[in-house]
Amino acid sequence: MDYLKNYINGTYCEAISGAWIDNYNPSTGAVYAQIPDADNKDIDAAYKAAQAAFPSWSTATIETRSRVLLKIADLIEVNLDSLAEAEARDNGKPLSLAKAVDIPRASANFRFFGNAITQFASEAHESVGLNTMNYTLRQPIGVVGCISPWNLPLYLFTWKIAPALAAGNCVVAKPSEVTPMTAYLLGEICTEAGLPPGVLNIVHGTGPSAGQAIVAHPNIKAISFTGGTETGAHIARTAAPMFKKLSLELGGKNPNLIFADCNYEKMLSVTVKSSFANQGQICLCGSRIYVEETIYEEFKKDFIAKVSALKVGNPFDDDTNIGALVSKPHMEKVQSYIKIAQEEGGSILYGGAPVTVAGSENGYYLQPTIIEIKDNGCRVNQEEIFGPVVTIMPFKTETEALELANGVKYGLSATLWTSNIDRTMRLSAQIQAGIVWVNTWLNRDLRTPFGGVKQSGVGREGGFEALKFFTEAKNVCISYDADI
Ligand code: TXE
Repeated sequence: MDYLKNYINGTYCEAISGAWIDNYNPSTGAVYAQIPDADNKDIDAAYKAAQAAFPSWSTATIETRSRVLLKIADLIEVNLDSLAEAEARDNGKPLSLAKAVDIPRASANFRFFGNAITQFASEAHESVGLNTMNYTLRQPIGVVGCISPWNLPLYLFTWKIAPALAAGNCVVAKPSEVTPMTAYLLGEICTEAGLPPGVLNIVHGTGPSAGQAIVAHPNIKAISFTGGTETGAHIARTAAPMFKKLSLELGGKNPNLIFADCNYEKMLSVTVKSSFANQGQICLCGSRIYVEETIYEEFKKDFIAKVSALKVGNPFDDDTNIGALVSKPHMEKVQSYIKIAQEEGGSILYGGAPVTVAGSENGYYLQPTIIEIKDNGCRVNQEEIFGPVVTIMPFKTETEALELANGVKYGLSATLWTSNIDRTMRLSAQIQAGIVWVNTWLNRDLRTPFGGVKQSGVGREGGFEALKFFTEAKNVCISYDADI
């Protein structure tokens, strides 16, 4: 049994209360580790360490901060295999995916922001004729809170921490209690990279206890959160009266609009990925598939054929395409939606059932599931399922496709498959989403803004947007005497 610890002031420690939480391996259903059940006392200890470290970290040279971040990036790469194994065990995702995507991206996050901070600049505005010069001073905020979810554990944890640290803040961070392992391992890497004690504090525990304590802490001045929309709303309610800066990356129910004039083969193979990568547990997955009527039947047949070839299996098997869902409650939630779909009159075209994997009979495995729907407003098409479940439906015209795409409360991303440039331009402008991918999916350049509209969140991260979020802009206005 592994016993994970909080990483506070550069050292590992248990929760002050001495309480622990079980940590499950979703591919076997067995408890394999214990994590500290931190509460507001631990958060306050983490805050105090961060506050003490702030004067020196916030005034360290850009080169110093950059060097430490780049070193962390290097060490994540050096430890790629062991981190990927830890991620696969903790989350249930295929090891091959953790190796190819999650851990390389965690390293890339540190490398990107370690470099970006050396290029981050602020504006100057000369009030011509008034002998006045303004410049914008971008200062670190102080101690900030980063709270991340379980679907892309180290990937999203570092996506928040790296820009916060690069900008000169000190951080109190909490990974999801469902997938704490790689965040725990990151502490050691940070120490080895020479990150000064207290600059980053990693605390483990539940959302209502440790997470809430971060959000409610009066001196933690900004919160970057990725997770469910309901949790985001709760966080906003807590933080708003204290006027904290908030960046909320929440749920999605992303449309895939497939037009007959697209590159069919490319569309087909990318759509399989955008539907089921990471067991469908990515906020950017294209969970609503709309297909132009003229190719609908052909698409249905080919899509089912490709999806039925995916192998659901143990995350550690090389040929596994779909691993285990992250937890028992989550598996139950996803299954409940499959039942709802049937009650609502949806047709299960493929999947819908749990899978028993030999040697891992108690793991949380589910078939990739395709549901044909008739009504855009049905619950399975409106609510975030966040599992290996997609809906499909035909459309006749571009206008109808746009209406269907925008007919949900979410607005994170959308994917458009067409070779018509006019249509691309029209729809990209009118689709209500923070990201529109055209003839591609999950194609991320870290310099671009990332975030959603409607109930998918507020604020943008990525590139200089993240560095702006993690700094306060101060206008310095200088009147000078023009006469010598
Ligand atoms: O997420 P939560 P859950 C969606 C997805 C999923 C649903 C619920 O639909 O089924 O959300 O998942 C911390 N104050 N997404 O319940 O609760 C929590 O400890 C402060 C979409 O697992 O939002 C964890 O670290 N923090 C999504 C983090 O919030 C709190 C990714 C996310 O957990 C808190 C995950 C509180 N009061 C789920 N309550 C995405 N956008 O990628 C919880 N937390």
